[in-house]
Amino acid sequence: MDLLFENTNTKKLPFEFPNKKGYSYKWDTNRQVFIIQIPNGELIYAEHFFDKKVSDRSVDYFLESETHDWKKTNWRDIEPSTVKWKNVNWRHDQIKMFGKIVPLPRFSAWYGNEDKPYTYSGLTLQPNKWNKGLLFIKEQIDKVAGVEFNSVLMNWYRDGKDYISWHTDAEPELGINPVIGSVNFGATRRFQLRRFDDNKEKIEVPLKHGTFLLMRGETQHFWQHAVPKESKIKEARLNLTFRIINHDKKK
Ligand SMILES: O=C(O)CCC(=O)C(=O)O
Repeated sequence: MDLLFENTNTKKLPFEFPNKKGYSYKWDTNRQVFIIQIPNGELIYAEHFFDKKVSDRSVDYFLESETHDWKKTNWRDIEPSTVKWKNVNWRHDQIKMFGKIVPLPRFSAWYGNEDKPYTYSGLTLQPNKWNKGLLFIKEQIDKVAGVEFNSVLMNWYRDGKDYISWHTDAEPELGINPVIGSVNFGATRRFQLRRFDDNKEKIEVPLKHGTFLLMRGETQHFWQHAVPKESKIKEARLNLTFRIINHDKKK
């Protein structure tokens, strides 16, 4: 084995990782995270960044409503705009695909600093004002990421039938090399990355209850990501992708 590419860590990544040129990782003891290098990209991964208590509380907080018990409601029959939410203004957006208007296969909500609207998939979202739960999480991940996130896109996958297709987070307002901090609660889902120039080059990262994953460097230029359908999964999952919106596109 070529010593250059051998992982010399004693602490092992808790998922399968290629042992070949361009791929390496190390455990950062101070921050208690893995720093992962992939060809033309960098990731940070912490499997249990938020403990079970904080993670359980987060799911309850973000899905709490005055009118519905989120655990007992069949969310496939209910539009979130008809619900009186306590903490998050969930919506079920529609997009145009192949000339047809279709609902997104997940619910979402956009939060952030007031002057930071965000455009994706042809939708321009005005931010809701930060709530206490999001600010608590943002404070922890700002520290480990060494940046100040100013916005977050929340995704609620009602069960394994909800998904997100292959895409990049490379909108101009995210800057040249976007830093995306992903926080995960609820059901474990498969987060996949594949190279643009060779779709067979793939990595799969399990995102669990309390996992933190960060993408930075050139990742958004060379890699697409997706969370595929897993119809057998019955439990809900929440994903919070923190971003830095900068309308001065040169930065
Ligand atoms: O749910 C996830 O882990 C991915 C979300 C995502 O890719 C996005 O919001 O752009």
